[in-house]
Amino acid sequence: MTNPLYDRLFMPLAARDDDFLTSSDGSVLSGREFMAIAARQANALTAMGLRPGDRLAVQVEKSPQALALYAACVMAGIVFLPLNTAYTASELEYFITDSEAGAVVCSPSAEVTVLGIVSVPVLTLGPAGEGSLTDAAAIASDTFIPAERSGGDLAALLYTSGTTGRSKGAMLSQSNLLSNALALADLWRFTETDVLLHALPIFHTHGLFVASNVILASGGKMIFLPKFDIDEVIRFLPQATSMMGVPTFYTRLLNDARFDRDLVKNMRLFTSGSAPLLAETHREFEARTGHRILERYGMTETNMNTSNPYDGERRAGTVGFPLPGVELKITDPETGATLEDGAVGIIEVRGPNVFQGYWQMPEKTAAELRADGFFITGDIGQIDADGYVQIVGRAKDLIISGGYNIYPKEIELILDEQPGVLESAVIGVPHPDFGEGVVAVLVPQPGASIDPEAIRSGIAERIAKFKQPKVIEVLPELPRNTMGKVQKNLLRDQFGTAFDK
Ligand code: MLC
Ligand code: AMP
Repeated sequence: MTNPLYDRLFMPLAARDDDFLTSSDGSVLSGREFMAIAARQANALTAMGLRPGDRLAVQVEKSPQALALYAACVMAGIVFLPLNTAYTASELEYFITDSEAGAVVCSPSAEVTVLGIVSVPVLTLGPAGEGSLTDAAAIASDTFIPAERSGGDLAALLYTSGTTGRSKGAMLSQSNLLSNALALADLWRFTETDVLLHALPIFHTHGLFVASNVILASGGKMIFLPKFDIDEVIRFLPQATSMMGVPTFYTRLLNDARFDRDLVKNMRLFTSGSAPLLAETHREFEARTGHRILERYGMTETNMNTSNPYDGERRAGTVGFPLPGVELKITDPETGATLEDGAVGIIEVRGPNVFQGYWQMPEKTAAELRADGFFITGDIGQIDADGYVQIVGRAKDLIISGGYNIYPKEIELILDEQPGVLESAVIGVPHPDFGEGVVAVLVPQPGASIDPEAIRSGIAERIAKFKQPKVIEVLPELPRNTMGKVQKNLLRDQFGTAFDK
């Protein structure tokens, strides 16, 4: 029997009696205890009728049991479908329906709502590990014979929004995840002596795969915090050797006087990604701590593509070099032809990390994943004379706020339905905490007036809080070019200081 992801990442864990996961309340789980939870969950899920290849939609608070559920799915061959806890019921309904999930695990507090929108079995898992999943697992065996899987079989389905407003499920195979975990653990020199301070959410690539899989691959430990809480991060930093974060983590730390050299004297590595790290933050961080943040670049569809070097210069404002085994080229946005180094164009990547396509969307897959295996990222970049990749913009209309992707089209479609709104344009402008913040510019229908508060309550149930505009502006009309296209650059100029302190 083989199950490559289980065999390499989780089987060794099941034999570990040392402290694997430390929670913020000081409780500790050994690898053996953690995998016993996963095995019980896998038995509970299969007893419900879930089979290899079935999707399990999971929207739960971060906890050791929630991470164990990922391990349980890998063991049972179930495709893990994690969902942002901020998603509203209407967002959830789309993901569960589109993925044809065989079951859902949600927070106990969301159970009634979820039961109202789905017809598949619903289990619960709360932040302290409580709920009907744990009840079912408690009476199940703590051994589970892993399902037979091959590297090409799907391990996870992660939804990413799209420029058309409709989210797409990125199909990630066991080999996609495993190849990336092994490459990163090696490149970033992770070993069993590492203790990772884990403060990222575990429903996206960064916290789930980059952080957790790298620790699993290297035999290290984690301090597993429910979220990024500055006091908790500062409390645990002295016990850690490494941390992975979005740029907001680092700007928040730099804004705190307690964050100094002494606090991080046991640290060997800070990595950043999911959003651009300002060169200024990079320099300020080094001046304060003596550490140069290692910036890397990835996507839901590809896991990690590039990384600054562990040894050698970690160059501020760049995302480093393609990972071993990953090919990266810069292409002409119109023709797709490869451009020479130094030219600015679309970043395309190919390698064992690149996903299997979008779930049941062959046309979208064909539009973004070339027949020769190159994935068109939609990021605009260039390769400098020393081979460092620099991201200089995005060809896709996308806002990244605090590391979360927000597609303006999705918000605009909902704003346009609001009473009194003729049309809308959603833009991202500099935000001191989140990097970019969402601003909505609305045009009223003739004779109508717009009440921003009514708009806010009209969209509250429809889209996650982090996607909702933090500022709403009203204009008599939107600036357009001669082709009729909204000139968002002009709006960004006009409202660019919306979040200035
Ligand atoms: C929270 N809010 C946000 C937000 N996070 N708004 C915009 N953008 C965000 N990222 C909202 C809250 O709902 C709240 O609204 C208000 O902003 C302030 O919240 P907060 O308490 O300050 O936020 P906090 O809970 O501390 O969260 C901020 C954060 C978190 C940065 C810690 O967003 C986070 O953990 N981000 C990481 C995202 C991530 O993991 N991305 C990886 C994607 S994978 P109100 O109005 O109620 O006050 C990927 C691939 C790759 O991109 O390369 O890695
Ligand atoms: P997601 O779809 O959530 O996986 O987000 C992927 C996108 O995040 C990429 O296409 C980039 O636009 C962006 N991204 C990830 N890492 C970086 C980085 N280090 N610098 C700039 N943008 C990044």
